[in-house]
Amino acid sequence: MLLSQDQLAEYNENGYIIIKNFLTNDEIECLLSENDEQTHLNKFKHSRKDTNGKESKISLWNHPSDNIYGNIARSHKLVDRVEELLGGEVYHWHSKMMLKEAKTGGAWEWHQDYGYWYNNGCLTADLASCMMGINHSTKENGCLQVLKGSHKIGRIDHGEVGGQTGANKERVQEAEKKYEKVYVELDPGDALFFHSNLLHTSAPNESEQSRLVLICCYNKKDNSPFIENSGHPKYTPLVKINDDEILSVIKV
Ligand SMILES: O=C(O)CCC(=O)C(=O)O
Repeated sequence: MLLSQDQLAEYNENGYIIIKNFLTNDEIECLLSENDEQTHLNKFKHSRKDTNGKESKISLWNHPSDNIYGNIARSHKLVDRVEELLGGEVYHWHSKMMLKEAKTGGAWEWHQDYGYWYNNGCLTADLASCMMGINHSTKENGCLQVLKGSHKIGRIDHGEVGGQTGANKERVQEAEKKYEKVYVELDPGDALFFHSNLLHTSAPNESEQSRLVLICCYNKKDNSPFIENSGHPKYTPLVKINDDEILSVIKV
């Protein structure tokens, strides 16, 4: 087991855990240096507008490749922990780089990931995500905010909010009265593992510093979508790699 009993209990109680220095400095450096056409850093094809029309940029892919992004997504240190949290075999659901540019990066409305993954045909909320800081994620540049313990609410109805899918506002207001709001500030390399029903949001980036995170998401093998062509992969075995192979992409 990579996670302690205390960490498992914390995840079950709060809906998330944070692991400091989860990625090494070399891994972060490699992610940042991979900025040619083959990588995801400069492929921010999607963007989502918040209610004020400000945009957050996303680069998203369903299957991990043999590059640094894929190697991290397939690494034992990441996948084994998610399997411990979800209690069984998982597969890659998607990974994404999320960029909030300095001054202009937009907000993410309150939502649960299972709020919309439900519509991809997953019967249960047995999915989890790992958000890794690539640069500093701070209150100023729009770090993630979570309602601690809110995963216990279960799935809330979601609908259109601006250009995004957001959780029912009345439910969020009630949840905000009951659950503590936590600003999840991350240093480069820190990782936040979180439950797919945890309510989360993030503010626009009004600072001079961009905010860049990598999020890898996993679904449990026995929760593969029951509908065809849902936009996310059905169960596809994940070939894990050893942690010391993550940097094997570096050409010498
Ligand atoms: O990047 C962010 O601040 C929010 C990301 C998010 O909420 C998500 O990917 O579900």
